[in-house]
Amino acid sequence: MKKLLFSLLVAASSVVYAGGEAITVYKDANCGCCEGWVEHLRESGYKVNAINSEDMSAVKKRLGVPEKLASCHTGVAEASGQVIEGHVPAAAVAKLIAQPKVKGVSAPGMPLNAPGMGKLDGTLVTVDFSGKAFSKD
Ligand SMILES: [Cu+2]
Repeated sequence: MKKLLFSLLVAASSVVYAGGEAITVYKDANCGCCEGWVEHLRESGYKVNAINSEDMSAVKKRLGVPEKLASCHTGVAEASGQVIEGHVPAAAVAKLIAQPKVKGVSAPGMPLNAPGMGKLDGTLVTVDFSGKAFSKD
């Protein structure tokens, strides 16, 4: 019961972040952590369309993800065209969407304290595509 209550609380608090925006996610078919991140976005209220791609580096190139900021999967906020690279927390996605001038944000590599990888611990820094710190969750 305690556990159920806790999950309800977590669900309720994460819903606050999202306005139900549609996000297309490109990922490799065999990527488990990518799937975990898709789940995290869905739980946070986003409408995710997940597309398997055989050539993620071509997708990243097309969407303008800087090579040194690359991670596994790549998301696109459909309404704005903003790019979300890697295991970016839902709160940071909401922050990005609220700032249309920011082209994209990344959690480079595969950080262990990121949604889809592990538990957020308050120290996960995402960066915008110029490499400047964007959020901390
Ligand atoms: Cu990953």
